[in-house]
Amino acid sequence: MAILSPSPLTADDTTRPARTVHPGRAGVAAWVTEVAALTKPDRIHWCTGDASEWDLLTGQLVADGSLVRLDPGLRPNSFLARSDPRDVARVEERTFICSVDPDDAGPTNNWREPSAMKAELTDLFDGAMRGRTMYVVPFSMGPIGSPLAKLGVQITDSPYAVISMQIMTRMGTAALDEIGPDTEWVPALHSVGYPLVDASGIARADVPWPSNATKFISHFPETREIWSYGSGYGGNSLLGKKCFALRIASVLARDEGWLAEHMLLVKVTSPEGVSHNLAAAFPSACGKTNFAMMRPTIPGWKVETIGDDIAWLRPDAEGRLRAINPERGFFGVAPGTGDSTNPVAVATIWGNTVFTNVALTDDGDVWWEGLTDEAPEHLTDWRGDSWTPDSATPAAHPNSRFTAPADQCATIADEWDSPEGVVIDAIVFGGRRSTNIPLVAESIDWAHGVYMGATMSSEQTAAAEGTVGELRHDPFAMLPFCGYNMADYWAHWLEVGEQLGDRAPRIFQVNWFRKGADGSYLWPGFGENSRVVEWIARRLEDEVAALQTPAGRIPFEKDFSLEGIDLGPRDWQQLFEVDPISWLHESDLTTEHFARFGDRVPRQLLSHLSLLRWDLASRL
Ligand code: SAT
Ligand code: MN
Repeated sequence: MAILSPSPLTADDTTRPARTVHPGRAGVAAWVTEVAALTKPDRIHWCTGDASEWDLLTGQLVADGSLVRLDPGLRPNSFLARSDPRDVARVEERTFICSVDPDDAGPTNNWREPSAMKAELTDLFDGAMRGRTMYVVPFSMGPIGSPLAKLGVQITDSPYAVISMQIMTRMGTAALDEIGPDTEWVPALHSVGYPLVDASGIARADVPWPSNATKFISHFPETREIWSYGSGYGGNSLLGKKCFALRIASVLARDEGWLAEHMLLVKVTSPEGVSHNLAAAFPSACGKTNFAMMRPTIPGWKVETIGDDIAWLRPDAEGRLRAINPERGFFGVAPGTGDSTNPVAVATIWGNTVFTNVALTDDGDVWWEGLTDEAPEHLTDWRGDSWTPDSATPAAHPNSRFTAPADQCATIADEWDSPEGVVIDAIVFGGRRSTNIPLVAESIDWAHGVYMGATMSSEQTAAAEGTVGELRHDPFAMLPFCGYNMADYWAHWLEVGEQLGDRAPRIFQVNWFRKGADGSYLWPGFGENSRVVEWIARRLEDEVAALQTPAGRIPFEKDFSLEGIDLGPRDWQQLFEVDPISWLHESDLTTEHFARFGDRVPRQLLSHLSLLRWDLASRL
C-alpha cells in the first residue's frame, strides 16, 4: 500500500498552546484518570465494542425505560429512543471553535478564547457524572490500521452515545490496540450534564433522556480536543462524526496536506464495466443520501455506496487523490425516506438499528412521514403520545433519525472499508437553486472548481421567477463544519489542487432543482440523476465534448441521455440557460459573500469573479 504522507502545507507550531492531553496509551490512561477526578462518576467502563457489550447496554437502556425494544420478528435487534423535546438536533449557536486567534475561527464560526472556555467547561464538568457510569470509548475513524484513519477516545456518561458510536465507528478494543506509545489520538469529552447526585450528596432519579439546558459543543483546534456538554443528540454527542471527522479533522487536514469533507462517496460503473469514484458535497435537504444510494434508471449503469456523509481525501504516492469514508454507519434523517424515494435505505435498516424520535406502531415497529404513502391508523408519536392521522402534529420529529451499520446497505461497494481507500475521479458540488445554476457543468480547471465550491448556495424558499431568490451560502456544504477560517480553507483547497496537478480529479457542479418559467421543476431528479452521472463519466473518459459558458462546461444535448423522460427542447434550454443579468446579480451577492472574509479570500477566487463579471457584461 503506497500512501504518501505529504509534507505539511501550513503547519506553524509556534503559536500553538501546549497539549495538556498526551499521545500514546499512557496519555489515554492519564486523561481517563484526570477526567474521572473532575467528573466524579461512580464507575468507569472501558468499552470493548463486542456484541455482549451491545446486549448489556441495550438491555440496561430498555430496563430503565430509555429505549423501547422493537418487535424482534419485525425489526430484530433494533430500538427506539425518544429524546427530551428540548434536545432534538445539533445546536449551531452553541457550537464553538476555540482557536487562540479569533480570526483563525473566521466569521462563520462562534469563537471563544480557549483558556476561558476550558475554565467555564471545567466548572460544568466538575461532578457532572456523579451517580453515573463513565464510559471510555476508543474509536477509529476509518478502517482500523488504514493509513488514512485517525484515532480518538470519547469519554461519555451516555450509554445511548456508546451504542450509537458502536454503529457509527470502529469502536472498542481493536481501536485502543492501535494506540501505541507515541500514537496521536483525539480526546473527545462528553457529558449530558445530568448528575444523579449533587455536590452535597443528595440523589435524584434519572430520566429517560438526560440533558441540560446549558449546552456547549466546543472544539480546540490547536490542541485537537473536543468538549461537549449538555446534549445527548446526534452530532452533539456522537463526537466521532461532525466534531472529529469534520471540525477537528479539517484542521488536521490543513496542517497535514489532505481534505476532510462533508461528502458522500459513490462508485459508478458503466455498462462497459468502466468504474469511476465520485465524491459529492450537498447542503442539507438536497438529496445527498438519495445520491449515495441512487438506483439508476438508465440501463446497465450501477451506482454503489461507499459513504453517505463524510469523506477524507488524501494525495497518495502516485499523486492521485484517495478517499475513505471514516464512518462505519449511517445516521440518516428518517422522514422522507420511503420505498418511492430511497428503497435502498429502507432495506438497510431491516435490523440492528437504533431509531431516535420516530413514531412507534401498535405492533412494535417504526413509522415516519414518507415511509409509506398512508399513515397507520394509530401510532405512538415521537413524544410518546397517542397519534392518529387526524393529529395536528407530525408523528415523527422532522430531525428523527436511524442509526444503522453501513455493511447492511444492499448497494454498498466492496471497497467501502478498504484501508487504502479509493481513487477519486470526480468531485461534485450541489445545491438547491431554482435559477442560474445549470443541471450540470464541469469546471474549467481546479481553481474554477474551488470557486464553484466556495460560492455554493441553496434557496430557503421558492424564488420569484427569473430572479435570484434568497440565497444562503454554504461553501462546500461545510458552513457549520469547518474548524477554521473558511477563506483559509479555500486557500488550502487551491494548494491541494496545485499539489495534485494534472492528476487532480475533475470538478463538476449539479443542480436538480432548477425551475422553468412556469415555476415547476424542470428535472425529474432521483434515479433520473443517473443521466447526469453518465455524462460526468463520459467526460472523464473523454468520450464527449462540452460547451464552454460562464457557468462552466455544459453538455451538448446530443451527448446526453434523454430517452424515456419527458423533456422538451425548451426545458433543456431552460435547464442550461445562463442569463447574464441574473448572473451579474448573483455575482454581486458573491462579492458580498467574499467581503465577509476580508483580505483572507484567495486571489484566484477574486480574479475568477472579476473575469466572470467581464464575460457576463460582454454578453448583455
Ligand atoms: O446530528 S448530526 O450532526 O450528526 C447530523 C446533521 O445534523 O447533519
Ligand atoms: Mn451531514
